Amino acid sequence: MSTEYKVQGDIAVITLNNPPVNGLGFTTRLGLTDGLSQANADSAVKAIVITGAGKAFSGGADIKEFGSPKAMQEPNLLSVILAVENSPKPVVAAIHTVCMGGGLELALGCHYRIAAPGCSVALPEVKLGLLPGAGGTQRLPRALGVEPALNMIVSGEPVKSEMLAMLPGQKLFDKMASSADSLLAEALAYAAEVAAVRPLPLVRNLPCKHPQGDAYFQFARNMVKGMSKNFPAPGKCVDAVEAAAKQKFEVGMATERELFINLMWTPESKALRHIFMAERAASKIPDVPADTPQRAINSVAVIGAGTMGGGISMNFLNAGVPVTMLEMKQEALDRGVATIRKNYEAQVKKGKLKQDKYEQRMSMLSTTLSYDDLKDADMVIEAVFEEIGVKEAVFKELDRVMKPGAILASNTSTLDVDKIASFTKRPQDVVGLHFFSPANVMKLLEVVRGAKTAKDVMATVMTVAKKIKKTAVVSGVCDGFIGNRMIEQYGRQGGFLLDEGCTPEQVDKAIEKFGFAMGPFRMGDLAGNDIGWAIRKRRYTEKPDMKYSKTADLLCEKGRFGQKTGAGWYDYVAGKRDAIPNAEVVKMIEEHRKVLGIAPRKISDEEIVQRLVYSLVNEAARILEDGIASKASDIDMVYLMGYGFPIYRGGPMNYADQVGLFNVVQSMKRFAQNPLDDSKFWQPAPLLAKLATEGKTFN
Ligand code: T1G
Repeated sequence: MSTEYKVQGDIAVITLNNPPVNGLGFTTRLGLTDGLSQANADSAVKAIVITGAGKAFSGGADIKEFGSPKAMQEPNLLSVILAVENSPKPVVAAIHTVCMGGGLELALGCHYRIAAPGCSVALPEVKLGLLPGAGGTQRLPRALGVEPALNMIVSGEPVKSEMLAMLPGQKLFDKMASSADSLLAEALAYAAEVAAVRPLPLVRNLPCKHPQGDAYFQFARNMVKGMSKNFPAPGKCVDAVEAAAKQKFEVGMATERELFINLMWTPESKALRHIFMAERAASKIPDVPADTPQRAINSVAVIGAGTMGGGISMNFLNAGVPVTMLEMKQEALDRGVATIRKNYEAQVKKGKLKQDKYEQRMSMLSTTLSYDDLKDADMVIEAVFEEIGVKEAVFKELDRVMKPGAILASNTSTLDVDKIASFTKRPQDVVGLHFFSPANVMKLLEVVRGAKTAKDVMATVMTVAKKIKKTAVVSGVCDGFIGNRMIEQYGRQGGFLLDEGCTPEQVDKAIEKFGFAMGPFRMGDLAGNDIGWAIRKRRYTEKPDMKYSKTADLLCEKGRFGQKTGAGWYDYVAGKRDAIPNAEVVKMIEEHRKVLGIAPRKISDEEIVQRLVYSLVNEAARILEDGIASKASDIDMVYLMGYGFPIYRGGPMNYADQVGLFNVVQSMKRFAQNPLDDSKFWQPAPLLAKLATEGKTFN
């Protein structure tokens, strides 16, 4: 059942009960209207209370219904709210914990609202590329005032109920309950109190004006334009609220409806809704049941106090988990602790971290030079030099000292986690936790599942990831896991484009116009071109038939490793990050073309973008076929959270779906004709070819 109906005394109580957050799906909406009819038909009932079971009043429209006919199936949310407003008996909303989106819109349709303190109240639709589509843009300004309502609608951020109740002149809450526990009792009493009051108050009848009218909305539009590049929804939110302040209620409702429906079909909203579901789907591992028992992780050890070790340690300190950091030499430990301290002090200076919180976190950090001090830690994460011999020594020591049941994790970004596990007598406790630098900032965490990694270890690390606010994606064991395996193909295409006629700047500008924060060459200069150089040198022996442009090697042979050497593909002025094109580099590329006998050609931005993005898609399809990733949406999360893929395009797989896989394959066939490119690579992955032929999508 997704609603319950019960009469208590002479008050009918309709309880939303659609776990996990009482999403207003079709059956819940039907239960609401049935309950209203039942209450109004029962002469013993004098008033009605609507509330929510479990951990929410309501999290809004059921996102799982989006894009399906069910979302609009009558009674749709507009009809439900109309039925509430038209109820001849008063309807009181008793809200607690979470009251968001359609949930708040439902409450706004009620005649009265009583709230428990601590309830998160929001209209977060803008975060899904939408705007409130069931009267929120018309009723909230009437209940709260135009400015506070517009701020809530454009930001989508939750505000605590007690804060809103303090707004002067607000009509959102008629009463605040003393607590969530006493909410229902107080709501019943309040309903009895207002049962006979007529006329029934309606939010839609409240006045809605802004003293500065046009000037205010123009100001709001300018503010919103600055913060919402590539996203149409925030600007439309201003339009809808302006309609509330200038049009009659019904006309404003029609304006809202039109704006909402249009936004629903925008690629940006589809991308944001895809990301919302993908982020939550990533934490589900197909063969690891949600109720798999987990190991308690109350203390962590980190091996290595360098950039990665320090950043990893901060994640756990931030989550209140004590950390013991181990290094080989005291000065390395001191340097590591000093860096952590510096990072926190910078946050304190910016007002992002309170002094007492900073001191509390530092108090949970201890250091040691002896492995024996790690024996009681529940989990250890190794972040030492990326060389298999070093990993072997570390894991043999960890196997010797760590208590039974401790999780042994490696932060390796390229090495074989199964091989690392084989250095221990407990491969079932070994897992890869690939953090992205800077580890205390980047949200992505690739959880690399070894062949023998136990299921409870997987379940445990996924929970730990959520606790340290990381978006964890499970990867199988292969060279580069998911993201780095894909970016290698992306980088290869970048090199071929230079050989064929592009400058680094042209390639970067084209893909940055597509939406990446940085193109491949600015990214190389930031990360260090020597990292890719080392990988290519390995490839030249491991995979001699894999084709690479030699341009990047020529650059590295000149010591142009990027920002860290003040020069890479571009030049850099000390202390600045601006990438200044360098004529010598362009000349080096031109000369290299002559050596290869390549006559440069003009390459369009479209071809640049397609070759870079579709190289990700084709490699990703192979990653899915190899079972390295379990679902396409996981790959989108990797690329959105770790590699700067533009959010409003929803990730490489979502983008390919929106272009149409048939069209993607057609482009690949064209690229395969180019003798200077890698025609073998451009054979569409079988999975991609199959989906394209069948007219299907990845997601
Ligand atoms: N519908 C369906 N399921 C939802 C949901 C929703 N609105 N919100 C969350 N879930 C699921 C989520 O997928 C996950 O499922 C579980 O609940 C816990 O979520 C007309 C059209 C409510 C603050 O945008 O902000 O109303 O993974 O991990 O951290 O104007 O979820 O367990 O299977 O996030 O405690 C507007 C979005 C919809 C709210 C709870 N509402 N949700 O946070 O748990 S559009 C939203 C949230 C709308 C109308 C329009 C958060 C939360 P599973 P969680 P949490």
